Amino acid sequence: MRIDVLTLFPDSFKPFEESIISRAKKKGVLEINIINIRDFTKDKHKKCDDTPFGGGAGMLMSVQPVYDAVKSVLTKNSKVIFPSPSGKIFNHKIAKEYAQEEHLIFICGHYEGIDQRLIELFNAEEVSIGDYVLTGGELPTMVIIDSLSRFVDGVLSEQSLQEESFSNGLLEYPQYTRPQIFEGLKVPEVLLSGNHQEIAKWRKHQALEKTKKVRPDLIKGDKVED
Ligand code: 6GU
Repeated sequence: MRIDVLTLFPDSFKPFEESIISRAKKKGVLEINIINIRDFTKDKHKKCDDTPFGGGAGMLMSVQPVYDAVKSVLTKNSKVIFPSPSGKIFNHKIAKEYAQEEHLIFICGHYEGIDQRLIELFNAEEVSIGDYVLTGGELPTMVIIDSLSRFVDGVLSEQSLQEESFSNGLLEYPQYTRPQIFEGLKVPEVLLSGNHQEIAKWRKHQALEKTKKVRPDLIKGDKVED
């Protein structure tokens, strides 16, 4: 899969040089290009923001550099994503869908956002990472790419995908490692029993109890997964 990220702040993607994403890049299953929108401006002062028609506070990103930046990478198989607090809420299911795409283009918004016609021209999907406002689209873009990359074939092992939170619509069961007693707290006996059937039963029960307690919405039919 190929991902192109269009941003006015390419340095904010430095974290991608580490961790899971860099491993995926090395394995050759994921190619991520960070592209500076400012490189596309035709303004002599390299200006990339402009005032909104109709007035109001703040600035919008200039249309021309964003348009030309998208055009420079767009193919007939590209899906364009515009992370924005006005979008639909991103989740596990959308991450899986994005991971099946051949080419994703992310437009990182800044200032008050982008001209509506850019969204229409590129059929951009607006997606939000939660009900709060961030100062730009870079962090949401990183969150979305990190999350979808885990579903790109070859990035993670099958088992770690199957066992994690949300893969069965529930939160994850509690986990323990050595020592068996730490600060007076014991590892649950069943996990030391070697009885895999009992362990699976216990984990399922714990996952269900935890989900009921902290995310009852996941059980009441507002499912995260189909
Ligand atoms: Cl995608 N962008 C911004 N700026 N703020 C957000 C968001 C996105 N999702 C939640 N808050």
